[in-house]
Amino acid sequence: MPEAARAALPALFISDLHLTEDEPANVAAFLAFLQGSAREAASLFILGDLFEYWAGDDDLETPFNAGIAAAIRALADAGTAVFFMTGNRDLLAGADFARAIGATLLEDPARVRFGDRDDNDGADTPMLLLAHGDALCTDDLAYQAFRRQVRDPAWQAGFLAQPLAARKAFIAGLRQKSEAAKAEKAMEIMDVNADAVAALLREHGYPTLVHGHTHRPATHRLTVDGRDCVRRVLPDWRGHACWLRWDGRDFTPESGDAVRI
Ligand SMILES: [Mn+2]
Repeated sequence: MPEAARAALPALFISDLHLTEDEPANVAAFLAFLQGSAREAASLFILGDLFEYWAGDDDLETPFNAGIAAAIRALADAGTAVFFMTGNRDLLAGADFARAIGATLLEDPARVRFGDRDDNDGADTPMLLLAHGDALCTDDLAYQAFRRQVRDPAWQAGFLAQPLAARKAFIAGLRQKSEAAKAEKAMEIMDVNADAVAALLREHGYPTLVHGHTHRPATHRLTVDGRDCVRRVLPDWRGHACWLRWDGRDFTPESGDAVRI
């Protein structure tokens, strides 16, 4: 896999904001973050589920979505490089959305090297493997079947060919079902599968992995094939307004204390 991007330090990582018009305090905390802490970072990585749902890039016309996009764009214009990866909720956010927010669109997973290009050939600059995290939840067979379907380009083309209102209605139905399905499932089935994590780390040379999705923030130290590895799980944003800061060596959890959610 080619390296997706090179980014400058310090970098901030957020995911699982699940932004929706129905939760204005959550949105306000994000806007405060964009105008505050994020401005002091060289890079911001949004690792999926920025939105509670995304019906297609033509939904940028909705004033709420347009406002969020403009706020991220303002951060990018102010000099923080923005990187965006889709999650399961906003899987359909594409090139037009990335352009609207001034971001580089990342594949899932993405390898990113940190540091200045001029330093050297990049061989010894720190590297991270970034993912949303849902692909690692392989114990949830029903979800993985659904994931394969909605990531199929033919399925996506067919879906996006429908009118926006029809797509939104479909997603609303799906969200109701998803809440019901989640409640029925054992908590442990919603977490990542250890073998899936090991396979991913092996495939990419045992890098430090950063992902979200599970809403179980933690630092996991594990051994894969005799190699010491680290898996950092991002906090979800809702009710916390938390992010991770990375200086090339250490991760520091930070939060928007000034904003009460
Ligand atoms: Mn997710």
